[in-house]
Amino acid sequence: MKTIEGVLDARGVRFAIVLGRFNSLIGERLLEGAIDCLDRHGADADAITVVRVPGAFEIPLVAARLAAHEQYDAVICLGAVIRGSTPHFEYVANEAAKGIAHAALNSGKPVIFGVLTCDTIEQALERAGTKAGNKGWDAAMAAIETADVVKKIG
Ligand code: INI
Repeated sequence: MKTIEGVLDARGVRFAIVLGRFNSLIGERLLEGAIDCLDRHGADADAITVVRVPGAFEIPLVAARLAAHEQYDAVICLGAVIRGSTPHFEYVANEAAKGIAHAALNSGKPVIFGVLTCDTIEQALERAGTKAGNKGWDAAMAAIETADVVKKIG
């Protein structure tokens, strides 16, 4: 039996992070978590590029462009979509999820879904460095691991 698994070593891996500015109180905490994770797993600061966009709806386009670029091995998408009193949330969250998945499949590179989709600000805060951890950190871990899997598969 042959098993392929990614190792959690970010040395030599080039990352782009796309961050939606909307709900920036949450997003900036996710970004801190992601950068901390990359740093602690050996990524070089020069190998991390952060790109800010207005909101989660804009993430897929920019993530797709970055993923198509030879300069990056993995793209980490971060943001927070929080339900309001209208159906707007559904449109933004669905397009972000679908678009990020497309960017990954079209590029053949990891494009990681680190966008929170929450009913309340409290739920988002819990996932941005308080009692439910930091989903930015988790997204960065997924990027490190998947980048290595993709490299090994070739
Ligand atoms: N963008 C978010 O990232 N999170 C949200 O919660 C949100 N809500 O609820 O409106 C949101 N809207 C903006 C959207 O992403 C676009 O920036 C905007 O529609 C312009 O295209």
